[in-house]
Amino acid sequence: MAEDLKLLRSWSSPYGMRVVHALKIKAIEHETVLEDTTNKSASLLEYNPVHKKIPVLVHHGKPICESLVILEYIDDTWKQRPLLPRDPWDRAMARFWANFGDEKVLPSIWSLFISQGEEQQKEAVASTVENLKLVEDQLKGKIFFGGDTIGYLDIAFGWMANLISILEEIAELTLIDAEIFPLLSAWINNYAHDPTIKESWPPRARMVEKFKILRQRYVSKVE
Ligand SMILES: N[C@@H](CCC(=O)N[C@@H](CS)C(=O)NCC(=O)O)C(=O)O
Repeated sequence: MAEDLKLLRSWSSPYGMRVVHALKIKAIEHETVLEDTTNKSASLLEYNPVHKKIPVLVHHGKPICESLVILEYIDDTWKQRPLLPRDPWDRAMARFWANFGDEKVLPSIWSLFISQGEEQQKEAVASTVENLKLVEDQLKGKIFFGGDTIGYLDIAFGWMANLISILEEIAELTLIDAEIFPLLSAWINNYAHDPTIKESWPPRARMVEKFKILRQRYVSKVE
């Protein structure tokens, strides 16, 4: 039976994509409500009055905000195909690295993407490489961060499998060099092309267009 479940997200949001992937992996039916984050709906403001951001998952009328919190809610509510590991230490580590992704990896990649001038770019490359090496280490002896199959941390890092190559194309740089990051490079390929995941990526050309505009906006702000 279809759940009373709706997901407010935008077509392009990597955070929204996390929720899509978790729901797909667990084969949970839901309604999608596409939001325009430049013109937020009354429901979004009502469901997420604190941050006013997507994604929001609404289950039986009750909203859950913040993508990583939503992933845990999904895992706690629908027990099939668990996403978080069972062992408490492994669970804690998965949460730790997911936070590291949002707090360190994503901001460093973004700074590199919008960096200007040689000096700024050099600094941004150094911190990005340092962060990515730590992420690469988490894949030692594994195909996915979750082991043999996609888990919570894979979904949390899922944005890398899509967004990095888009940013690389726009900024004309290489972030994931297969010689420096062999495990991460293989993971990107495995995650991006996973049969359950691959159909749900946003259209690439539209993403390139969107992120080109975003980059231009940041660059012209600091000029
Ligand atoms: N930490 C949040 C981040 C969500 C987020 O930044 N969403 C963006 C879209 S990608 C948004 O709603 N932006 C609208 C705004 O900032 O006003 C999460 O993990 O859900």
